[in-house]
Amino acid sequence: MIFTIFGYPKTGKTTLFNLLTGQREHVDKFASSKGELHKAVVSVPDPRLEELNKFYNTKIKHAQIEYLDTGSLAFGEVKTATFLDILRRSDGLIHVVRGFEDPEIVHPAGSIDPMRDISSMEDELIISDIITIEKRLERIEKDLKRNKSKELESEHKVLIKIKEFLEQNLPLREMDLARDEDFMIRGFQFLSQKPIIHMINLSEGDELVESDGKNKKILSFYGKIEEEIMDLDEDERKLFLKEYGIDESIRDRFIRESYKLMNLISFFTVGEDEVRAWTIRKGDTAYEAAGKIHTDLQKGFIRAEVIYWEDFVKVGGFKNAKEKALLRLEGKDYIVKDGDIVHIRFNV
Ligand SMILES: Nc1nc2c(ncn2[C@@H]2O[C@H](COP(=O)(O)OP(=O)(O)OP(=O)(O)O)[C@@H](O)[C@H]2O)c(=O)[nH]1
Ligand SMILES: [Mg+2]
Repeated sequence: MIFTIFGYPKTGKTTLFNLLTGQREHVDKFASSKGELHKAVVSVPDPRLEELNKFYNTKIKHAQIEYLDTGSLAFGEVKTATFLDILRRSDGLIHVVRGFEDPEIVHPAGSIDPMRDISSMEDELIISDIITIEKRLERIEKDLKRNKSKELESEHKVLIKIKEFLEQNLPLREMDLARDEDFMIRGFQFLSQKPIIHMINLSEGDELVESDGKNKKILSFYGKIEEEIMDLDEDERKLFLKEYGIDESIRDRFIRESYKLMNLISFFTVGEDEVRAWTIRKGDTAYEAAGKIHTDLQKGFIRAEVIYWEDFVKVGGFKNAKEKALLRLEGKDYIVKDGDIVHIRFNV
């Protein structure tokens, strides 16, 4: 799972990157970062893993999220090739928005207005998708002049439909696509189709805001405050945040909200060598879960043995569950639930 942090200059992107990852990348009031990329992998905390590991005393492997911090991006620059490429390879986008006042840090638009900046970045994503489509359409039309092709014709039709949607200034996230249409355009990695979290970086004293849209979320955080307490130990940090009316650090809150937004769930594999969490999408089948673990497990899939993690703990581990016939045998199409322990039986 890759999340990319991007946004206009001096909004607090690197500050947020540090908060989410525990890194200490340099943040600066004046010098602008020249697009150097920061990258870090973070384990997704999950107390269920510790519970499960009581039966094994082995190593725990958490699910992981990779965060990228793209560096500065001026207004209208979303279209540059390197940025596009990084954004396209992301599973989700984190757009950092300036909400804090600081007379020393000039906002390019001259005033602080998070909703304006959110909508202007949304426009840029939409425009970049339109440009991608126009280029492709041009190519297709050229080819169609030379050769008739059913496939190209239907691609042309879908792209025109999508372009018309975008031209109403709507992101593709909000478009209801048929399965085959969605499949056809997947390769383009359209930016306005990606789940996005707009993170408003507020001043101390501002009220937290939050709202939901389709595959879109607006969250807010106090970058400066959370940065100042990064070095305190966990209990102190909690106390400190409480004084500001914050129950949860932005790091924990972000992971929770992003899982919700992207419909992600976890399943577990357990064994003597490791107790491990895996991330899949809600609605994924046992067959897809097997593929997540290893392609061999997917290719040779016979059955999945499944037990809900709480039942596993209650009954006292795998062996007991087996004896009491609490392990369910499920086929390829079984929809994996959050918290399932899954053991794939397969042919080699
Ligand atoms: N007052 C205030 N300053 C902040 C806040 N968040 C970040 N800053 C300051 O804003 C400056 C820029 O922060 P960064 O995190 O480097 O911002 P950035 O978006 O990564 O900047 P570039 O990569 O150069 O575009 C630093 O001096 C930060 O200390 C905040 O919530 N309040
Ligand atoms: Mg930066």
